[in-house]
Amino acid sequence: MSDLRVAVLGVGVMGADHVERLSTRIAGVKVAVVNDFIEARAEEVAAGVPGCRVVSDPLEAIADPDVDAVVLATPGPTHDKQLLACLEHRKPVLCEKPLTTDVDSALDVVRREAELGVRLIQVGFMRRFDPEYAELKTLIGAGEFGQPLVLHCVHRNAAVPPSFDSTIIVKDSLVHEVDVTRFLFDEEIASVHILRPTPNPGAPEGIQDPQIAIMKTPSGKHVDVELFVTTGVGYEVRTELVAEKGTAMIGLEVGLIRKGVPGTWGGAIAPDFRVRFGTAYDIEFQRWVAAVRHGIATGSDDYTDGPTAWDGYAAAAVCAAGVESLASGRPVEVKMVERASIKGA
Ligand code: ISE
Repeated sequence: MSDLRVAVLGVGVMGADHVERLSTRIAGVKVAVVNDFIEARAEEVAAGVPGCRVVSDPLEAIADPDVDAVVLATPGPTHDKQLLACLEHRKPVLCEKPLTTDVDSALDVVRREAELGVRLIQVGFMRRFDPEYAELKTLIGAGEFGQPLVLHCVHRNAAVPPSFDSTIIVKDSLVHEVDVTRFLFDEEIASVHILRPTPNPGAPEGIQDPQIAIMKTPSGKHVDVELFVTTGVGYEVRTELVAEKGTAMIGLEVGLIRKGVPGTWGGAIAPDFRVRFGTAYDIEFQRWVAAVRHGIATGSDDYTDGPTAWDGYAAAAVCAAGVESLASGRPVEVKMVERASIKGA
């Protein structure tokens, strides 16, 4: 079977990391085309990958007959148009979150894909492929702990780009716990309430950081998340499950512990998500490549963990409620259409 020929659109920090992953660690695939709105950046990345060429127009890259599948790591506001082009040309696409930047366009993408009758979109919620999250999911599924009741989560970044504002913390950071909650509890999220503690004096002026998000599911499960993206320390993502018959925690990062002079002990903290979730990204990409090569639709019964366009829409709906709550200081109900109202979603 020949290698899958992939176009990677957007080769900034994440896209370049994916190009490196696809061309060095993932089997059965080659990066045939790269594209970036900074052409020189695309040239630079392509130069490091044998046989890879630059296509300057993202829509042409998608339509290119020598491209079998697409990875979107472009800025969120461009996803909408690019996803619809992937659907038009029937190209499987792994789209970094967000699916799109607003709820209506996300729903439109869900509907357009459903009309085709084939699942072509996978959203890049990589935590589903992290071995620790997968283990937690298995633990819940096995029933040994009885009913899951509560999740306590911590999501800390050492620093974020200068473009970050308070709402981006919801849409870019909290969105991961939104997906994790839906993944682990197998339920939608009914409401979100964002609390605003005293801001970190070290955070850029005007940014509400930290934030505490409280989410509830329709069955009454509770999720709290501390979001703190300017700690200056390192990347920390922890999740603790509280269930009827036990508790379980992941993300402690207890790797090597060193004891040394003068009377110190400790280990290392991952600097960012590329390190902490490197294995998850590798598993995510290897499974996606294998599924596409074998004609298995992402989101089908043979490929249950792949986050679908619906998952991207649900995340957008929860984050929109989160942004509203951030402004009002009140709990906000999540508004979503019924999944059953869209045949094939
Ligand atoms: C970033 O976009 C990510 O996806 C990271 O996983 C998250 O921790 C970070 O806060 C986001 O900015």
